[in-house]
Amino acid sequence: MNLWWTEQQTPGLRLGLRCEEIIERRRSAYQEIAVYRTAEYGRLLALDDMVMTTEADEFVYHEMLVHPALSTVTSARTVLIVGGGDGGCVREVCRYPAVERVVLAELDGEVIEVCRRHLPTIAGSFVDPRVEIRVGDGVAYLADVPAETFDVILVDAPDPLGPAAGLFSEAFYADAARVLAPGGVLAAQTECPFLHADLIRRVQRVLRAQFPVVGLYWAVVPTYPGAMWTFSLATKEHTDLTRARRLPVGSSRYWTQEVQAGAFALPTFLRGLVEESK
Ligand code: SPD
Repeated sequence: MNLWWTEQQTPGLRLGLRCEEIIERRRSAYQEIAVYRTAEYGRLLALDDMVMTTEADEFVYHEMLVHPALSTVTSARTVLIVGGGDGGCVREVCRYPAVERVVLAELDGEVIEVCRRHLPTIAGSFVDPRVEIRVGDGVAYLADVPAETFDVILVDAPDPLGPAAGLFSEAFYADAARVLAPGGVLAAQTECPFLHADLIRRVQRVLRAQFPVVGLYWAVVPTYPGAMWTFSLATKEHTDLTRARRLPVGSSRYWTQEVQAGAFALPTFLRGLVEESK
């Protein structure tokens, strides 16, 4: 098969991947969901023709969204993941034996089904008895959660378009701050600084209005637009975000305590973005 799958990442930027098989392509109530087998990156999940994850580079993104937050809270028991229907964040959170409850609030239940069927290395932890799946709008779910319910909130949002735009809003982060327990930590994916500098500035500013400690860190995710990817971390307590605890069980492929410390070392232009957000 000589099919080239492309993502129009911005009006002036495309990602092209040679695709060896269309494993599944269907339309849900919200979007087109597709899984392809690509020549370079293994299986790829696309929503509305945008890469959500691939077997080859997912570990960078999921480990870096989850472990800096989980390794900062002394003993997280309750974790909320907003978005993340592929299950990659669930898998990483389930590595922590102290975690008793993991709630996944995902808009589209068909994404979960498709990933369970075709991406078992990513979606394999949905069977963990600690995991509760809530299918529906994450913003609405959060608005109904009682105060101080979760020790950790992870925002595994798609790109800030359409229904996902609410996951980058001021109201959403205000609710997240209300729902986090004292000492709680929030981590959110905040896109690429080359393509979404305004979004990074805005989220950093909004978080700083709600949390006493806010940081920005980064990693490289080759299939995401611009490849250099940022994450924003916010906590209710004065904590050194660069000091991580060890992974309690198993091993990681990307994240280490040293990588976490290094990820907060910002190149000058990224430090500038953070400064401009103040
Ligand atoms: N452009 C890709 C941004 C996607 C971020 N979230 C992806 C979900 C992976 N669990």
